[in-house]
Amino acid sequence: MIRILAATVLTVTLVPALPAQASSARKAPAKAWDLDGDGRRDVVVTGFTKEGRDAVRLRVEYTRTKKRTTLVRTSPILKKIFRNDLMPWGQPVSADFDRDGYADLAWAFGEAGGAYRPFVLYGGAKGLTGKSALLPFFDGNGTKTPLRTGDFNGDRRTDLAVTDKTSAVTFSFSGRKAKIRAQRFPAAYPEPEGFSTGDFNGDGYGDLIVSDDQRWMISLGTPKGIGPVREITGPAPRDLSIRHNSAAGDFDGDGYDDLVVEYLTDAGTDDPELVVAFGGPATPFTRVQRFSESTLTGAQKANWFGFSLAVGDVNGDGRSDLAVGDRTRVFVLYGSKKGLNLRSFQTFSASTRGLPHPKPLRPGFGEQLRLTDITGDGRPDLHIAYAAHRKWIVLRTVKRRVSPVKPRVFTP
Ligand SMILES: [Ca+2]
Ligand SMILES: [Ca+2]
Ligand SMILES: [Ca+2]
Ligand SMILES: [Ca+2]
Repeated sequence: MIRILAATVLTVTLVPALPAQASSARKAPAKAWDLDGDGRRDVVVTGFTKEGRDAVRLRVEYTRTKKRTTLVRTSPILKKIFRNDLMPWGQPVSADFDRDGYADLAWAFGEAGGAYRPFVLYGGAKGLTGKSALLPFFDGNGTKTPLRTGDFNGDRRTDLAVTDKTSAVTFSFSGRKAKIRAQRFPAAYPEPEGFSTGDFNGDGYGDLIVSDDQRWMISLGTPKGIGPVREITGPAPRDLSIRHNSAAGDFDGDGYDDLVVEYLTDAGTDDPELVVAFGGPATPFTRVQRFSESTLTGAQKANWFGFSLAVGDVNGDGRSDLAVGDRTRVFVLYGSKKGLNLRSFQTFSASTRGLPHPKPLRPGFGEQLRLTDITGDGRPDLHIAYAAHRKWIVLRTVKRRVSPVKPRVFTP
């Protein structure tokens, strides 16, 4: 039996972690990642300065001014947020949450036992301002699903979404206030592992997909925000179990977002598969596409295929393209009418001509990926984190392909 429980809704004024400054004049909302509101997305890279605890860094390079800001955990803003031994978890996401014309970052920090708490760092005319806000901790049982964004109530404003052990939670912002809407999972669930957002049924409202080891839950967006969470038949073939990774985009360009999920075979981590499940109006996810690294390359297997995923329309044909990392190389697969094109793709590794190839080469190339336009041509550029060598390598998109020529390299 599926119980439908009413949504929990509450509105809170975000608690500033630092005293508020005078608010700036009203501008149109900024694009995601455009922290200084000059119309160009800025480069945001994260990492550790050395092995161990102390020095988590968030570095921003502003595209137009080339000015760099580095926030280390010991800076007043982050110190306030990362109290004690709290460490940031995952990667930041960006949107102009308070709609003041400067994009903001949302990030989360983890606590012992796996809980997390999201926070917002606000942008301004000169980039990150130092203003920040902690988001209310919704439930003591936090989990480690990534932060996601979407427009779940169709008001054309970007909301933030998280999950905890019992609920899917969204934050809808109105200036520096946030309306929190939570929808309980229909049954006791172990920790959710997969979490993605997209408009899977194509009605203009963002939807959430949550998965644990075997089961799938969906919450469809409505004019009021996320609707009741219900179980669905997931895209999982029975012989596979989910690792943790998922992402969404419209890979076949039919107007319905599609889900890509990393699956392990029952045999273990050997040659994980990616399953693309296609969205649709009534019964999404009935059509799937499955492939592994060995499908792409022949005999070669890799244990970490799908460890990282990023989605963006690299070639500008209106279909989402997918970057997939296996911790030694990155594949760029292009969307097509039938789904991802598995015949014509690109690969990059530290041995690719033009890329930095430090010696000795350590694993972890592409542990984090992002597709965000930093050159201003409207095409996303491929950000590749290589944490073992403390680098983010940004490959530009040139002539509808990702180019290894003259990459930009950032050290967090
Ligand atoms: Ca803002
Ligand atoms: Ca929808
Ligand atoms: Ca689609
Ligand atoms: Ca494309």
